[in-house]
Amino acid sequence: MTVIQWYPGHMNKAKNQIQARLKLVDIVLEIRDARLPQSSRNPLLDQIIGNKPKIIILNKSDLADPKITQQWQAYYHRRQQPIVVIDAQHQAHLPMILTAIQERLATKITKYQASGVKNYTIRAMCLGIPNVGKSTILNKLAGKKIAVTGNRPGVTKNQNWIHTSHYLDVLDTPGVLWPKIDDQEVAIKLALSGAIKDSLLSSLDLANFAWGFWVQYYPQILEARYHLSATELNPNLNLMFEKITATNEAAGDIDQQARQIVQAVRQGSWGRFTLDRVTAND
Ligand SMILES: Nc1nc2c(ncn2[C@@H]2O[C@H](COP(=O)(O)OP(=O)(O)OP(=O)(O)O)[C@@H](O)[C@H]2O)c(=O)[nH]1
Ligand SMILES: [Mg+2]
Repeated sequence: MTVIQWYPGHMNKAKNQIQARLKLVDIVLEIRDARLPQSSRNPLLDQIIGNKPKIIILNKSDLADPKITQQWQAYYHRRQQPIVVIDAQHQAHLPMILTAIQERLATKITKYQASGVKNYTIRAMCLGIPNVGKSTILNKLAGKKIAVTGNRPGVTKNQNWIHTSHYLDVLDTPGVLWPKIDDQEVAIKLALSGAIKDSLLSSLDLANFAWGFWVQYYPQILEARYHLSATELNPNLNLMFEKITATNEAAGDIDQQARQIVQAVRQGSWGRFTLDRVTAND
């Protein structure tokens, strides 16, 4: 088993900066990937933010399995944890974040209003692991492209205040992972979503996991894509390479085939999916 142990310098710096700026903000917006509501949760964040009010934003909902997203929403409602599900590319979803902030900080806002303060400013901090869409969300809230975004982990390197409206300033922060990802399955899920660099895991491990997962949860997608019958589907990818090569230019080159599978999953060619599941005991 590979234990991913790493802590690039800028992440360590980011963690210290979060701690330093926390006292300046009223609320934390924790952005997670809707395809991995649990695995994209940084266990360090709750320790760092303590009892600061927090809203979870499940972003990239356009890529996630809508049925499972609903189950996660119910899961967090049961725990009375405010949660908003959005697709940051969908402008109409953004007001849900503002409503959730107003609801969570209702007491504070009422106090401002009761004491006649008209021009109050709410300060929020946007936190989360890399590549979940933090900067994209803030650009959309601001209505212009202020922060740099990109489909790879580690795009934002420094904290930046973004003035999103007359009453809401949000601090954009670099994505932070925890120092040691010792759960191999979590590491694979993070890599498949694009939150950690490809070079940290082998494409074959990622493809094997994806194949087994799809056979269990989304078999019809594989049957259609690779022209297979239900009885031909085997959860062991190694036994399937030959069968899927007929439709694949990379026939014979297993590493190349594995890379193609990972790419197909990430591009959404294997459909919408959610890798974390709510279990019966949750
Ligand atoms: N499909 C989809 N893509 C999104 C969504 N939100 C962001 N993206 C894309 O995801 C990629 C990462 O977005 P960023 O905003 O740079 O992510 P970040 O969390 O700021 O990343 P770091 O700064 O590296 O921590 C970009 O290619 C965005 O266009 C979404 O809701 N749906
Ligand atoms: Mg960013």
